[in-house]
Amino acid sequence: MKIERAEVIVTSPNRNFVTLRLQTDDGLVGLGDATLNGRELAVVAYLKEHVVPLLLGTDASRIEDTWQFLYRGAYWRRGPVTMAAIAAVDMALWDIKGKAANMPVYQLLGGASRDGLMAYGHASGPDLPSLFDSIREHQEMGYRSIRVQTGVPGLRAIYGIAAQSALDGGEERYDHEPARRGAYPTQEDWDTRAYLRHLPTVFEAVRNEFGPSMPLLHDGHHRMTPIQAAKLGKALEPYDLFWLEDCTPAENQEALRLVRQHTTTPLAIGEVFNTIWDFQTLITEQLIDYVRAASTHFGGISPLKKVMDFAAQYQIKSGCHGPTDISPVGFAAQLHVGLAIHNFGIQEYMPHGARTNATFKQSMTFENGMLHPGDNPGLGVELDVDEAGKYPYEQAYLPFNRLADGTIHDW
Ligand code: EZ4
Ligand code: CO
Repeated sequence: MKIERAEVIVTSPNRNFVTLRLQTDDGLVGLGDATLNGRELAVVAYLKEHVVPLLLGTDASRIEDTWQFLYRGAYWRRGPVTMAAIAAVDMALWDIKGKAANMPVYQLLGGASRDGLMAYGHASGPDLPSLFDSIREHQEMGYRSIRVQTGVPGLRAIYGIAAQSALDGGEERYDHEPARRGAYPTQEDWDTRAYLRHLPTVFEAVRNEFGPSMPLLHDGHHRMTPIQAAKLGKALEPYDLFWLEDCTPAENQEALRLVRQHTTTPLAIGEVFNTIWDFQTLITEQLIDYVRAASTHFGGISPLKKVMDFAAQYQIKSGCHGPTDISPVGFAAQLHVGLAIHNFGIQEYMPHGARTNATFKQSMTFENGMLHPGDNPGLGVELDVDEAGKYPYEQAYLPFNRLADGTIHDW
């Protein structure tokens, strides 16, 4: 079972996706996701120039060995570009192995540990009435767990609020390509003190309207200092959050010690992490409750399974990053892991657009708030290459923000 063909396919049906398509000499096809939002073409070059030539003619059955060869053999370790490229190879080889075994990948990982995966969706609104409408719309779609993001009085536009993106000339769904097509990223606003004053009042209103039981989540997008994050976690305790995500910039793992000392609000971190080492202190000191790693940005299925097995020893669960800039291939990869591991927590799920779903045919299902990867052999995703060819790459960037005095701020 040798790798005979390797193609890197770039398509932009609703937003940009980079897909590695491997084919073996016995005709099996494997897909891997290498999408790195806003820096897509760097991964394309990494794959085309430095990975594809090394793969041709090698044994497609050797997943772990290929991973170690690409990681250790390059000498230059870690980093989002490298790890997205390695992720695509790893996923494609798992896809091929599943097809060779005639089994869905989750069976190869040990089989199902549950019937389905609880998903959460993104509700948002610039004010309370529109936020409540958005929560109800998500409930009608079947979601039972909801991420709540809200506008802050005095700030014109902040990331994660759909209606504000629309006002700004973007699309209604902020995540659906854009944040936004164009040659330069959009500038948004930030003021942490205004946010810290406002957010607890929003969660109080949401609990009053929707009751105590619905799991509610919130994403801080790395915007706070440790002491600010501690203050917010404490202020949100009465509203019983499922988690507070990315409360501080994730590079500094030690910062979470301070946050942890002050609040019992559960913490989730790691959507921008690339390797298990980024979680080492967080896991061994039990400074977080949920691992946010995405298969696509973490080197694939193999390392995602390893970090979750490591986290399990510390009662830390999964909460894989699942925005629309993870392609249906990368999303399926983490559904297979989530179904198989014992310490699954929750799965972020933002539905892809219609053109994306027509380009990537998926066996995945979403019913009554629960996801399942399906039982097709491999990952359960087929790429329609003709459809993909209709949508060439379009430059698009995530937004950035500045404080009132012009200083660039984390978002
Ligand atoms: O900013 O997917 O939890 N979800 C998020 C996302 C990320 C984007 C980055 O590409 O934080 O909206
Ligand atoms: Co996030």
